Amino acid sequence: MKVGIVMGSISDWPVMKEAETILKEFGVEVDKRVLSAHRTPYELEKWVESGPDNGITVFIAGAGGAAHLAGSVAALTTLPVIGVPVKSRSLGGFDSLLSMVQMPPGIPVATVGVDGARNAGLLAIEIMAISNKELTDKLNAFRKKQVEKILATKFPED
Ligand code: RP5
Repeated sequence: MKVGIVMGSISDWPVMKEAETILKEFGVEVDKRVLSAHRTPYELEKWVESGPDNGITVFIAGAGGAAHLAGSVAALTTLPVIGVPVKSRSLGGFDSLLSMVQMPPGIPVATVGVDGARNAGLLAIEIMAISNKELTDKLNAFRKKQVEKILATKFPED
């Protein structure tokens, strides 16, 4: 089981590495690429289509601006695709968000929040955990730790 992480530019990496970090924490293997829907469409197609043979079960696609990367990936596969709208220089990521979340019916992209790569990683883990008891156990332990952390919160004045 492997997650394919693709981003339109290396400038997306500071955001997208959050997905890799959480996936590695859960022991999930990652195949990461910089491939663009408009600059390298043929190479993108080749990589997505070879995904199942390379063990990929979920894709995460991050891009900014007219962010058609996630939709392009989803058009080429029936594996689940999670989109990460990356904050753009001109419109702050609102453009990226709408480009991803407003996919026309028929080709879904599960879009997380702007720069939400960590949640994209967690969602990929939840999808894979459906058929993987070890991952389910790890998710339960992860959630338990979050609960403990919140309940142990101290105010700075106390
Ligand atoms: C998109 O354009 C990329 O995903 C990136 O978020 C944005 C800007 O790309 P660069 O100009 O930094 O290469 O294709």
